Amino acid sequence: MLQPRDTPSRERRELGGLWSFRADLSPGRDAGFAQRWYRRPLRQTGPVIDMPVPASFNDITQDPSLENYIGWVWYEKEVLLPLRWLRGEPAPRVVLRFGSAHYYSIVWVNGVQVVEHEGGHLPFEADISSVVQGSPGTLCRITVALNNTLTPHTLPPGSIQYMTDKSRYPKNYFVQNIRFDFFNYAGIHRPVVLYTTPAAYIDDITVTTTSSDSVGTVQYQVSVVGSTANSLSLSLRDQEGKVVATGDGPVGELKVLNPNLWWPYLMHENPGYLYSLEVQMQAQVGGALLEDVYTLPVGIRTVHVTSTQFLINGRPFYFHGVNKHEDADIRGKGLDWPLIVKDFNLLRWLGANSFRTSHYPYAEEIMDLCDAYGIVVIDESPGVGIKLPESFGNKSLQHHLAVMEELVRRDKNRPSVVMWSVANEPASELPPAAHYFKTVIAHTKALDPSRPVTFVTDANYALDHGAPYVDVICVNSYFSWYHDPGHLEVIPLQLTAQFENWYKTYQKPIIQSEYGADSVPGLHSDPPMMFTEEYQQAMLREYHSVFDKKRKEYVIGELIWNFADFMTNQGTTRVLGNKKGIFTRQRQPKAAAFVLRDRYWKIANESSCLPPVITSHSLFLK
Ligand code: BDP
Repeated sequence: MLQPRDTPSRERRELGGLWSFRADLSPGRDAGFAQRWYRRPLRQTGPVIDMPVPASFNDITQDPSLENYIGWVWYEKEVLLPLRWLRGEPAPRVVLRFGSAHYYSIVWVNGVQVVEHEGGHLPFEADISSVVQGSPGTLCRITVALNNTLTPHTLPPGSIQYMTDKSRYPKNYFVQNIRFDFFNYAGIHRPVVLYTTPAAYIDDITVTTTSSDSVGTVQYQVSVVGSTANSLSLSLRDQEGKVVATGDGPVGELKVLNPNLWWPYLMHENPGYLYSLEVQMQAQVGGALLEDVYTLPVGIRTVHVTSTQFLINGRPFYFHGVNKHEDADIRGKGLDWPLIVKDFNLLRWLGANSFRTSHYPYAEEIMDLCDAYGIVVIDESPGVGIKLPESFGNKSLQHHLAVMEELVRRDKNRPSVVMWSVANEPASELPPAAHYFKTVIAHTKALDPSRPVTFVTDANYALDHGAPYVDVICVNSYFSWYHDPGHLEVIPLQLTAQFENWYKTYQKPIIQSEYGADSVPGLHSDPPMMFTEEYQQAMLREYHSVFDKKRKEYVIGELIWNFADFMTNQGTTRVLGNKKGIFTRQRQPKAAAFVLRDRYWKIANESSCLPPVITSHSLFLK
């Protein structure tokens, strides 16, 4: 499924703004029936209110029952379609696409069900041509039923617990238990788009790239739907618009002499170099000549893993970056351009060259900017909180495989994506984790042989049943926080042992994929105490001194937990959410941000690939 783009043969309209919204907020509503996505929603209930799209619905109103709502909600919008979409000669194909909607969606157009989709972080679409072209007018009514209930077999998993003690809870009372640490925001989170293609069209493109001896190679595969008698021609243009290679047919190779390689930010003075691959299709369908054009950004780069290094274009790459969340005031997980651009500016200010999409795939709009700015991505699936034994069974496994297919299909062509992460902190010490991760990782490698695969562990190195199958060990630890709270002095010993144990066992390179401490901005103490800005700084420095020793050996990266404070469920250890951000939720720096900034720029300037002195001012505005 290609990302909708404006091309000469396609039109695209975003259906943002306000949608009508309903949720059944009545106390004591039938939890047993209406809440489960695997049963059908019966009817639209509740008052109609305005709901912005994209946005999470939770924080939009003043109603706490909508904030914590679990069950079916309804979105509806009417749009007028241009006549040429309906009665064109020949009529185009009309597609309705959702960037993401959390968690389970059923979509109708003019009352006809057109698509059903499970999963909250990946796109889905439906060809609605026959519905809209068969309808009498140009009005198109889009209705979406959405359910955010999680089960032990969803990704992420969760479970509904019914509180049946009538002396303590009202009738039908239930809660949703989750084993991940972020708020389960729900709604239509990413853009809804209507777009057209010709009736015969370019359905998918796969590119992989290699380079050697001043020649870059782009291997491509193009699939066309709607015609078997078609011709394809391809041209690759550089950033000046000059054609540097051409090809034809559905499979082939383009050779580029002296290519501008795609380099990560801070590894080269011109990071994120993208060529444009223009694919043109011509097909004869029913006497008409149909033409389709699609343009794909392509970065030429290679990725290799050795027992001690992560190589991009043959050079050692050190991940100095962050973990993020899609999370902000009011809009929750809804896509928000000002926030996205601000975050990229902060990443570059910080001197961060990478992030992990903890703990689910991020919006395509974010991934586009990673490709363009050279920000390296570890692309993580929503496999977070896989803790219950039943979440390792065949039903969960099959769904996880399907999610990996959707994720690889969406992001396979992105140069910024250098590794897949199939999960975060599963209960990988449980014996069924061996078969589970062996299967998920093998499947991901079969889908994409060009990238390494990992999952992020917090299990003991000697007990982890999934680690034998990963290419890179990604380990999370919270020494002096969740373990030995307040004892910064234990970090050097414990962190050194952590690295040595993992390396001795697996001889694979290691990324510290999380480490961190909460700090409440404005809280101070010297000597440092937990939750103050000074403690967060001191914890960072202790970790960094060990990283500096081990990165000379086999440690290939450090990703702070977290880039910014983010919302979680309420609980006794969360003060308005998780406060391990080095920026506040409003994106203001805490003291720790300056420690990290000094460090990341120092590491960047150590690299021989850079001009002698690079400052944040000269680079972060590209
Ligand atoms: C880690 C989890 C992350 C949490 C973090 C924390 O991977 O999702 O937010 O702990 O507790 O174990 O801050």
